[in-house]
Amino acid sequence: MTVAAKVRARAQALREEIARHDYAYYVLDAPTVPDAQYDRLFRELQELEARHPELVTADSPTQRVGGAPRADLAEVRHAVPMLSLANALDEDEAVAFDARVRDQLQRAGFATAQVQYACEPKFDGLAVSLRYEKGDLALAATRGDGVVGEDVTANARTIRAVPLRLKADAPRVLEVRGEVLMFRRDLERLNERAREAGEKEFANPRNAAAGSLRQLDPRITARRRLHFFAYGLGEVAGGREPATHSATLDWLEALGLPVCELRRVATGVDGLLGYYREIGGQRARLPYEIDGVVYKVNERRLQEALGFVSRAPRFAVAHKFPAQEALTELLDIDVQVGRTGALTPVARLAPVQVGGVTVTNATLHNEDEIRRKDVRIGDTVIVRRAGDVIPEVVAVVPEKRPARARLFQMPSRCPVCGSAVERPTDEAVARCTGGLVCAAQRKQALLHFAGRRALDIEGLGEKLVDQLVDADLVRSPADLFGLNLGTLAGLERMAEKSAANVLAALDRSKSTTLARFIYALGIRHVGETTARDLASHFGSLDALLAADEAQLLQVADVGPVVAASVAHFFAERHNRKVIEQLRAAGVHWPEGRGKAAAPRGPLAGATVVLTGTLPNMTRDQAGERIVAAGGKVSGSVSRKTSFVVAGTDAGSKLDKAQSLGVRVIDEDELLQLLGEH
Ligand code: 5U1
Repeated sequence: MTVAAKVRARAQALREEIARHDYAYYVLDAPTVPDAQYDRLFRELQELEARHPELVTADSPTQRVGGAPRADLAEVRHAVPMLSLANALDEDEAVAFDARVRDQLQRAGFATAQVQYACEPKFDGLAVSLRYEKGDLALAATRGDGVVGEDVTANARTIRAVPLRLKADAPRVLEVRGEVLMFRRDLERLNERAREAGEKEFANPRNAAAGSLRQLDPRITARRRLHFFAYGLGEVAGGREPATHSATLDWLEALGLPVCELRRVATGVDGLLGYYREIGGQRARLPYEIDGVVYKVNERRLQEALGFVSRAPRFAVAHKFPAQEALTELLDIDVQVGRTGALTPVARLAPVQVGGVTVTNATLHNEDEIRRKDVRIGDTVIVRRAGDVIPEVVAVVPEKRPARARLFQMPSRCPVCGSAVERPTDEAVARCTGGLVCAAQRKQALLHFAGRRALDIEGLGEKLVDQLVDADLVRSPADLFGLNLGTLAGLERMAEKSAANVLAALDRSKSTTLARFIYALGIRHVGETTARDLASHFGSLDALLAADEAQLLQVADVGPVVAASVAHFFAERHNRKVIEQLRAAGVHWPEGRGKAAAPRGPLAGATVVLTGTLPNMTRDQAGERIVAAGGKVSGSVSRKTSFVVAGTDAGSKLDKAQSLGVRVIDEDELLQLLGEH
């Protein structure tokens, strides 16, 4: 073989191997290689293609990184309209749907004692159509109005769950309909980064999916972790559609598309309601948000006999879970000051039940959002709660606006410290310029410092921090270590025993890790992952303090914004002084570079999944002990999982472990493995 042929063959082999790993991860939910090995393969392919640009193919995984931004998203007309779904809002409406289907089928001449339905979850994301031509992804479009959508091809190509090429035997044209969504953990990470950067958070996974896909800059989409589930077809040419919806979903899966594994075929109305209750019971444990389930008559010939009303098929319905929205009165708008000084308008609401929880506050995000939604004090508003995220004001009910309703004005001075408020022209967020002079920022910085993922100072919660700052007993994190029993016990509602507990917690917190310490400092743009990367790259705090921006840029995943923020933080004399005071107070950690690279301990090399509630420790605590023992904690079960630790109410991860034959242990056995029993 010539050298050129060898290089070509290697590039092809790499592309195929990476595509196999993507498929295992995103479609089968069963990763086949560690991230580091995947990254190595990816980098090798990138380097090969950089040296031999003629070898780059459209379906190469390197082409998922996203091209240059565009001025707008072009309109596209769907070859087959994207339909919407009628809703069933309660069980009676679901029963009525089945009765209607049977009645219409009977009148069309089909014998129908019991109808078979294909059932699946209704995902809380963004509907898209993926058009494959000769097996290659040719076009991705949002639903738009169902007839005309937006061309988001460049963005969809960056989503690893979306195959760029279908497996063998794809028809000449295949339009796949489905939902782009963001998993809860990915939304949490995205929002954590936004919080650290003082940027706007996404209120729910649907907004996050839409905001990430409907982007002019595909490089932004590429950085967001999006998923995709296929649930139907548009145009199909040059191939035969299966005779049932369930077989269609199996076919799509065989072609390499992710299809939800919670799909089932149910018989008759009892089957439908059984499925609804089963999925409702699993809802809170799913890694993504769903807002109901979808029932579709399974047989295609029966679907065709039933036809459509306006833009919704008669053969399908979305059976929604009870609304997580409610109407209430907006009593006032307060402004909260965050750790980075960001001012967030917060709606004070007349108490209202939303999905079983009493809501009295909801975020209004920022000034622009208030203007866009035209929210006024005194309005009746729709409040939504989605999963664990903060409740938000979705919209106002204009017909209910009273004459006394008044506009909100962002203050020009910080409501806490009186410093000037600034809002750079290109930013949505207004900020207090007071820095640590501002008591609100100081309180938030202290709470962050003491947080569970930072120095983990038990008992140092909001109420205590409020008192300590308000009485001017604590100005910086270092002052915490100067507190004594007399001062603490002298505070309101603080018994001597609690004061002693706080002092003991402060003492315990002095023994920490470098990564936790860096994270605890609350440097803008430095979350837990970056703190860990910085700690393992530099190995010691002094090496980090001595690093300039160029050296910071050498750290994996640290870009110019983070490097500048870190350098700026450590250049501040005040920050250096606090660090020195903390060290002088006895805060310490083991130092040494790249500790993570060579795990040691009883669980070295083990990949462990935690699920359910453990009797004596939280999952975070268990995770930390596993990592300290050299193991790795993973969020999903695969054949590579060494074992699953299951507590009570363990959900789908336990099922998966059992179906894959992965060892399942309890907390007791974990402690034995950790050598702690
Ligand atoms: N799971 C699922 N979601 N969803 C949404 N299936 C499904 N089907 C849809 C829509 C709009 O429409 C088809 C029934 C045409």
